Amino acid sequence: MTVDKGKFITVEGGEGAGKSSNLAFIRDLLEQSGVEVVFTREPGGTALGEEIRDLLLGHKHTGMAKDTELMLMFAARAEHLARIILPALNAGKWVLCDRFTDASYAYQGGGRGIEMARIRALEEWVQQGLKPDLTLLLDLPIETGLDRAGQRSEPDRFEVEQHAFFERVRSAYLDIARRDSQRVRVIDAAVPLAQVQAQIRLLMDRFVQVQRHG
Ligand code: Z5A
Repeated sequence: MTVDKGKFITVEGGEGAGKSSNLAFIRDLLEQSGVEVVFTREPGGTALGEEIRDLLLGHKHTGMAKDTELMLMFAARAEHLARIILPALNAGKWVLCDRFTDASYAYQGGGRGIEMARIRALEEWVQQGLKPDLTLLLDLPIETGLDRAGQRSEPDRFEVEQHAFFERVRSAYLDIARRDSQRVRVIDAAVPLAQVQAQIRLLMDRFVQVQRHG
């Protein structure tokens, strides 16, 4: 098979949704289809972006203003696009990214309450029309996700937020999926991992087929 043009795939979800558990699975599926995949994440993905990630997730700047948080997310994203994402796509590679701009709408827009129009302005500036070709949204009830996430190590600056924050994040994500249902596919992530991966396999197989045969 020859895929001439790189595709951009992102994976999103709330706390404990299982992104880490499923990203390697998605990468394997793509590689088995003969696709060259660049695997990356946000915030981060570059040396500078990873430093910004430390500022954003660490507890050193606990009272960070929400606009600062939003702009740091987009600063890391600008670097990520320039150095990793766009060069890979232009070289015909596929990019699989752990979170992208939908997370800014969900966390900074839904969670922190920043006006969506302001996020859109940054999106247009930084991305100049680039959007993911496919986004998998791993969705599950907040309690289930927090229970799963609670079994891990020390919580980061987002993970210490209250329940209502995560409800707003979830609802913002589902809103995006409703408005952009062609791009954003919702996966029921509350079921056992094998069932989550069966849903993902179905979607990915279909997506790859469409890229091959139109
Ligand atoms: N953020 C933002 O605010 N704005 C932005 O624009 C961007 C990001 C890009 C870092 O994200 C933070 O940045 C994030 C949003 C914010 N906030 N937080 N928190 P991150 O993606 O690096 O961190 P994370 O959301 O905490 O993801 P994670 O740590 O990688 O969790 P996860 O991938 O969703 O879950 P997991 O580690 O795969 O699974 C959690 C546990 O559940 C684990 O023990 C698994 O074995 C288990 N698990 C997974 N799936 C299942 C099923 N199906 N059944 C049972 N158990 C399961």
